[in-house]
Amino acid sequence: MEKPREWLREKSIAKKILSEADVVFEVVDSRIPLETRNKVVEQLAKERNKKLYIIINKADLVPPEFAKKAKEIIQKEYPVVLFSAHKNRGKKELNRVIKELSKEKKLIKIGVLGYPNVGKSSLINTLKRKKVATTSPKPGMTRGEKLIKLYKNVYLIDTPGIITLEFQDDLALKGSWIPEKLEYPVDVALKLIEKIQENRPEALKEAYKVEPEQEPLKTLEKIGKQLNYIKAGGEIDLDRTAKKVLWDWIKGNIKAYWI
Ligand SMILES: Nc1nc2c(ncn2[C@@H]2O[C@H](COP(=O)(O)OP(=O)(O)OP(=O)(O)O)[C@@H](O)[C@H]2O)c(=O)[nH]1
Ligand SMILES: [Mg+2]
Repeated sequence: MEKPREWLREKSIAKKILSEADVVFEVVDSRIPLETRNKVVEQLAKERNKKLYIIINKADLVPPEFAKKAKEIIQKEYPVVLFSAHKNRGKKELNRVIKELSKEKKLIKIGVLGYPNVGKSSLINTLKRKKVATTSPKPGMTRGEKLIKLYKNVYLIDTPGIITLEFQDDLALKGSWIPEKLEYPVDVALKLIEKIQENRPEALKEAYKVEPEQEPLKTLEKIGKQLNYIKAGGEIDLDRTAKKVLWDWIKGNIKAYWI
């Protein structure tokens, strides 16, 4: 289990950024746009009266109708921009938002916050049109905060993912936790497979060329067999298969999504 001390550290980072920033861009993953909404970030922004925008990133991983539906739901609470750091989508719209915001004050600082791996650093690089922030499929890439000058009077703050008060298993399902650091990766992979089977079973077929079984465990076994992840005794290596599935989820190789 994650240590409470770590939770507190993350929360103090969030608090610090929320004090420094004039505006918050909360980045979420378009595949699981509601699950990746960070309650701590939203609560702190509310408490401090900071304007918050939700940026639905990785929009290239979901069909446009799904992205639109997610936008409509979230828009009831916060202004939303659909974005893809990889495909340069939504950049014009976000720049318009930034322009408007920058009229309000001489100098504005925008805190870019969210769970690990949602694409905070990638979004900053896309806006800046240059690789100024380090990115990686590995959740937890960005460590400290980093101030990036976007325009003369606009600064972006890149931040580490905020994971306050959550269990590793839940974080892994959000693609925000390194599978190797899980105690029971098989349990988490089974939960993920169950979710995928409920929402878009074809995604497993597309990714692994296997027909999902009703039982997630059977599906995981089939995937392991298909990948030829076999242990010395001839048994399927479920642990290795589970980690592979979780990595594929993190990397966007499994095209499933849900509200
Ligand atoms: N398909 C797709 N992948 C993306 C997009 N934006 C980011 N990624 C990928 O998501 C992974 C994480 O991106 P980062 O920008 O490092 O995410 P982050 O939120 O800064 O992550 P931490 O610093 O670990 O909290 C990388 O593998 C990126 O290439 C996007 O728009 N589409
Ligand atoms: Mg980062």
